[in-house]
Amino acid sequence: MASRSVDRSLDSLVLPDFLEHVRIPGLPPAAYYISDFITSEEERVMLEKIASAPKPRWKQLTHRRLQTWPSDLVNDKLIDAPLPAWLDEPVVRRLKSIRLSPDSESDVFSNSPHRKPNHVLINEYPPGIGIMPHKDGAAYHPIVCTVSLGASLCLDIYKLKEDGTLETKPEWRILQEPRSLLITTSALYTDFLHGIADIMEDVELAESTVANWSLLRSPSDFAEGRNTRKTRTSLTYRDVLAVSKLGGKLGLFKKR
Ligand SMILES: O=C(O)CCC(=O)C(=O)O
Repeated sequence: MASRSVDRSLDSLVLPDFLEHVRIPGLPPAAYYISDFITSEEERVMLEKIASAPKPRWKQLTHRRLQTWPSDLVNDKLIDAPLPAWLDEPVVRRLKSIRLSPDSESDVFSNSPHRKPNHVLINEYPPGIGIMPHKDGAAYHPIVCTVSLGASLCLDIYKLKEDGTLETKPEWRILQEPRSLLITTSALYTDFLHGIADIMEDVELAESTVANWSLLRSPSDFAEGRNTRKTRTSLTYRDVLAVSKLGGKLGLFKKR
């Protein structure tokens, strides 16, 4: 008798049948939130891989450090190279396995140039440290998939005023729990800025102030309206538009 292969890694996960089932309400098009996208064991392994990466992999900024896989962009171009296996599996397969809606055969990356992410940025945020409001820029197809590890924090979404300056307060907040996936696409990606406040505690958390409250795994964890920050690591998966097979010509692999 033919044996069926069963993906045991999915046992503790509740993946949606369609992304439209996990669309964050009340936001411009579009953001999606899956609270249990990876298992605790997968989270543990990923954090271990990140921690054991060779030291030169880390780029130390003033308050935060980051890793870039498979490499930094050069003039907005990526040198063609695969993602390491631990970043590819299970995240990319799982991303590709969720259809947008019952009317569509497409997944979120079906229309991106390489049909899947080819680049991952890993950011580590100690308590009290965030990232300034920014847009991700034109080097990428307008989709970012963020896997959160270790702890929760709020991503702030900002509007631009008519004169092009930033509103002082964020318009929306998205609370990202450990092991969750946040997908940001379309106008929300291109027309708005996102950032993370430099605070020790996210406050005033409630159904009325957190856009994805109804999609959280454990809203009861934030019943007091507070989230004390702990070290949180994010993996942002993107498809870089320009990929070069000509690393040699760019002089990147020349011996000096
Ligand atoms: O860590 C996050 O959730 C956001 C990261 C971010 O804004 C970026 O990589 O551009």
